[in-house]
Amino acid sequence: MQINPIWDTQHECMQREELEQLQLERLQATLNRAYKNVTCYRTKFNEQGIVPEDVTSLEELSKLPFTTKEDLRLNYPYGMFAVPLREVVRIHSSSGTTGKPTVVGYTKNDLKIWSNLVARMMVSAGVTHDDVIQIAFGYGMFTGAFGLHYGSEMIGAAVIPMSGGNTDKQIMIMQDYKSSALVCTPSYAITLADRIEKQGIDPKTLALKHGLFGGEPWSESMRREIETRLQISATDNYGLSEIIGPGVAGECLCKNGMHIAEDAFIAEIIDPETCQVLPPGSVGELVLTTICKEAFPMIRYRTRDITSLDYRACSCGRTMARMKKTMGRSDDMIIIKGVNVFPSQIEEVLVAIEGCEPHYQLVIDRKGALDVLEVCIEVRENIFFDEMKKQRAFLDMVGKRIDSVLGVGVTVKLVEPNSIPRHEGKAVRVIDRREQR
Ligand code: DLL
Repeated sequence: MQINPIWDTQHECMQREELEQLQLERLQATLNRAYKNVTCYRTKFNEQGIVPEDVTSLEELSKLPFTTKEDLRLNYPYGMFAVPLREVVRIHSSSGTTGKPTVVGYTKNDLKIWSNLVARMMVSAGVTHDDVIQIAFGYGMFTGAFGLHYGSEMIGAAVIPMSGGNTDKQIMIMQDYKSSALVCTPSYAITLADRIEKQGIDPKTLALKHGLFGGEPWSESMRREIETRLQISATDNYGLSEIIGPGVAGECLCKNGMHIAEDAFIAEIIDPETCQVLPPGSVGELVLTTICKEAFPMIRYRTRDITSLDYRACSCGRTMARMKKTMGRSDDMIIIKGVNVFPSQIEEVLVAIEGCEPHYQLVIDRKGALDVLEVCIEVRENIFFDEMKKQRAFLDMVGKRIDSVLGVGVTVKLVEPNSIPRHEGKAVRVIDRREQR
């Protein structure tokens, strides 16, 4: 495997001891500023009888209270900002579906740090200044497009700010402008692959080499499918607007976990029920603390994303811990008949079955006192059976495979090709009808 040059060797390859010293210094500075300038933090610290000076080691971070999305909602829009608005040069907000969005701000220096972190993540995924990068995330309040845009410019690559949607035009631009890297959600990459196939275009005739996908969970099987269908190397990258946007973590070409930018964020894994910090390697909820940001410091932010951290050395030379692909969000977790189910587990099963498309939707309903989960899957045209017997056998096989992974029975329904709505941004995988009752 070809290992790419490292963008920032000084930080990305730091020895752990040196890194922890840097983290502690940056943490103390952040705590002081947050305590002084943000009422929410001051009140929470005071309630627990803590002052920033009490944190004299990284272990003592666990004494501090958590910050949640609810805190951001209560302080909507600018209550969590640690600088006056005149020092803020950019505002984004998160993609919440209900209630008020959460608003985040950046100073000039925050934007510089953000671009640098994204550049670092992109270089680790194989991007160079020779690339032509087609950004198919929607430009707007979502941090995805602007984050990757400024990161690409910092590398010196050519950016095509295509924005989301308009799939036919995306393909035309891709062909004509010779885009060599594609940036979007993994589900939109599948939509593009579908359309490319439908138009009879051979992906080998495109200049595409890299796909940098993030913003939503996706499985290893989906990676294999995208890589084969688009003839590219696909890497995963992770972030959230509350923390900075994209650039929090990203895969290198070893594709074995996403390196977290630990010189800018401290990562902890907690048990989402007891809130206790778990030992290295455990699966739990990721909690992040920003240690470089001026406008919007986040202290022990509960991401709700379920993952684990790997501190072992990576063969790429980077020393930063790697987070596993997330299993999904603790608040996306569906509880069916008492069993915890993540949509990603079902996706792994579906993508591995010949004839199933990675377009699926999970519909949860209640029949009497019982929860029922219906898995609606699109199948390829050629697999729409005219014989009932064959169809029943197929449904049976899919149902059994899902059952053996989840340990809970589901109903499988085949739907026509293209009948599940496509989204330009993040896919909507779960419809919970129980809430509407
Ligand atoms: O999705 C930021 C981003 C944009 C990351 C583009 C990467 C690429 P939000 O809209 O605030 O920010 O959503 C954050 O999306 O807590 C995760 O649940 C989910 N998420 C983001 N990236 C990944 C990923 C952006 N690679 C929320 N894998 C997070 C799994 C992801 N989930």
